[in-house]
Amino acid sequence: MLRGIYPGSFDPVTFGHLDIIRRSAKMVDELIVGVLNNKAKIPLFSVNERVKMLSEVTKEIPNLQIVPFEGLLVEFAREREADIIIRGLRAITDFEYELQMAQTNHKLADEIETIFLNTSLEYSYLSSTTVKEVASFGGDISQFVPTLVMDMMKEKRNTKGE
Ligand code: COD
Repeated sequence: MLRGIYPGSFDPVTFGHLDIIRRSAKMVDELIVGVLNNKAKIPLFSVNERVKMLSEVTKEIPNLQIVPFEGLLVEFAREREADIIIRGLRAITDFEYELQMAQTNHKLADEIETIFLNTSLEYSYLSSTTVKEVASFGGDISQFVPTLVMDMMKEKRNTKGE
């Protein structure tokens, strides 16, 4: 029985994240998407909102759980008895950060391996940051995120009075 954790901020979840989730879910028996509740940063969406959007847009995947976490990723992975951490790699710019994180995590918990899935070609440019930027100027984000996320972003803009 192989259990994987795909951790991230998912602020918001994009089609790039969803592609990694779908592909990872086929590789493991159980996949946990770990949603970071980072108290040091103010995200656009609260952790509950991110868990809600992820749960909605992945509901067709049977072997998947969406779980918020705080603190160290390796502690969360140990609590959940995960065997592997899964990360997505887009470009060479991701590599340095990802390698450093994987090596640090391996030093902290050498029983847990990190594996990388390369981005699919059609999503290689896509990030939550660019989605937020396009949306903040009223641009069309329908190619980047599911309709539910688009609606939640519109609502966020309206409640912030932008
Ligand atoms: N195609 C493929 N993969 C993608 C795409 C795309 N278009 N977009 C994003 N991804 C991948 C990212 O490369 C990443 O692997 C994953 O999806 C999640 O991305 P984000 O941006 O939502 O999440 P991050 O990178 O901000 O997540 C960082 C963590 C929350 C994992 C990290 O900060 C963490 O573990 N924090 C806990 C504290 C800790 O343990 N720190 C020590 C580690 S050094």
